[in-house]
Amino acid sequence: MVVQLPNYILERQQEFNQVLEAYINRINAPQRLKDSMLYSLEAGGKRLRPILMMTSCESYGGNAESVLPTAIALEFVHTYSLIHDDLPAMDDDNYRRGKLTNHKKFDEATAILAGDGLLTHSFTIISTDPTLSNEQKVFLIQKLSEASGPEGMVAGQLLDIQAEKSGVELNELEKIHRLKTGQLIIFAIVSGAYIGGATTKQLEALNKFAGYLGLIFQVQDDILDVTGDPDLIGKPVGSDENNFKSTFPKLLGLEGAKKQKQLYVDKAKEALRHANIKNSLLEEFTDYLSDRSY
Ligand code: GRG
Repeated sequence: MVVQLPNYILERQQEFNQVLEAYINRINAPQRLKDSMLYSLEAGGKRLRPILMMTSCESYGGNAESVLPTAIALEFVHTYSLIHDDLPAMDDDNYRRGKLTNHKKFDEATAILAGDGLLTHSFTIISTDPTLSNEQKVFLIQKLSEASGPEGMVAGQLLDIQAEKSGVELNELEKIHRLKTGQLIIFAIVSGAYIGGATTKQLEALNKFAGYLGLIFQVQDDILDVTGDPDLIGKPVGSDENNFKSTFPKLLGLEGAKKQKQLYVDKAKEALRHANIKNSLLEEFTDYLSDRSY
């Protein structure tokens, strides 16, 4: 099947955005809390994780619509992580996606609570999805809590904060990003395929594939930070003396980071071959994420 990926992505984005607001409106919470949650949910995210979940489900003959509640739960967790990541105690950012960060638009207490609300409500959404069996609900809640919790994204965030002070080698940097960025991407792909009817063996192959996809996404994010920042163009990589954060270009140089990304692309595609998928969507996605410019 030949698919025009950009069009496919746009359609899936629209499908997702149409149902998102209804999920917020349904929450019985103080208006300010709902406003704060909605502000960050609708602040222009790419919806990469929900789209990957839909794609993965469709790759096994499932219906993309069937993953929408779980995809919304995942976007809630992703959005919570960004709100908390921007707080003064973490990255202390004033802007995200060109808009004021949540704590700047509202206040710190509201931003913390909006993040808490998004995280916890994600489990309400999955556990009350009438289209899932109890067995499916337990599987999905277990995987999502593992991916986002102290053995997943939260661990990656802590290791990343520590690494800012000490610097790290390549294997440690990979570990940080496998946890911090990779786990939610793995959840997106594995749970989409699970709902779509994939076998345990196929899910294992996809787990490996998605781990590499997360690394591809992160290396490209780091590369775009260098090539997209006018203040850094022409300067040696790593020359912004106020930023000790470890990145792939700082560790390997820009060309080295590009080579490393290609290595991950090759490994991702190799893992994908064992997932027995009849269409080429996830393979196309791999190249798309590797070459993305935003
Ligand atoms: C606070 C527990 C906790 C975790 C935060 C994911 C994360 C962990 C922090 C984000 C820091 C960051 C900018 C990482 C780079 C890669 C990344 C996850 C970017 C944001 O994801 P996109 O590009 O975001 O999918 P959009 O804006 O499109 O939703």
